[in-house]
Amino acid sequence: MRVFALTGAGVSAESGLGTFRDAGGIWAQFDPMTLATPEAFATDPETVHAFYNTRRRALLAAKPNAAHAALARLEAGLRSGGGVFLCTQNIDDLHEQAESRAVHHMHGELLKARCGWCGWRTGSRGDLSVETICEGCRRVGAMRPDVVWFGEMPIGLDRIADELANSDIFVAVGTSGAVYPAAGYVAEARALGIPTVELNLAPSDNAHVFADARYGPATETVPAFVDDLLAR
Ligand code: BV8
Repeated sequence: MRVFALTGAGVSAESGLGTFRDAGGIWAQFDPMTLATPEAFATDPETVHAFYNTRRRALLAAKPNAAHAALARLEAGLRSGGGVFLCTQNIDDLHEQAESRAVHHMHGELLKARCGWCGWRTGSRGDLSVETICEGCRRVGAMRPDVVWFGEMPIGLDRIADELANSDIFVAVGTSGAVYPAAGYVAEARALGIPTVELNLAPSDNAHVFADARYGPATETVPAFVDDLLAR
């Protein structure tokens, strides 16, 4: 059985990392259009760096939860037959910390940095600033978090389309269905006749598109769902 798992901020919520659209969520405090866009970075890089430095420090203190662990267990359980394509919208590394191996970060990774001038990529566990020097081109001021901002092209769209078309089940975990193209994947799966299920705290913006749903905290719904899948 090949599982396409799409995860969002809700899968990391119980690890203490903020979601975007819940009450008190990140975007409730900050306007994404003023922080998570190339224009924002060009206009006010210090504020954007401070926003991501704060989130990076929180991530370094966070641990994966039972939902991350269950998805890693599913991948291990299906390794001999099919497998899991774990497509995450999250920029944290909690799926990797939980020992998921095939993780695709379609919106990039907070623990990596990229030079806006030369494209140099490097690991980044410390703060970034406008003073950070690019080790590739030696320029200062162009190093940025290696994440996909609004208006930028998500990573690996062809790979995602291929994995979706070859999956036997599509499961979305902890995502509001508010951001495209990720939010459109459930409709594509349904059009392909692939069973779809949403595991979420509450119905998402595109809950009506899913054939099945289980509501509750991810640390409860995901382990139970994985048990059911592995029992098949
Ligand atoms: C693109 C990385 C062109 C950085 C992010 C129509 C109108 C206007 C604009 C658009 C449009 N269609 C497309 C666009 C453009 C835009 C977009 O979708 N805008 C939205 C606002 C409408 N999209 C883009 O710009 C994308 N690029 O379109 O390029 C293109 C595309 C395709 C083909 C060719 C060209 C790029 C989008 C990426 C932006 N970067 N993040 C960063 O992290 O700072 S987006 C950010 O929000 C996250 O990464 C995440 O991907 C996204 C969605 O958030 P969620 O993960 O869903 O989190 P959220 O808080 O919203 O929801 C949490 C859910 O969890 C809730 O449902 C909650 O109930 C649940 N939950 C909470 N606690 C728990 C829980 N569930 C279980 N257990 C719990 N304990």
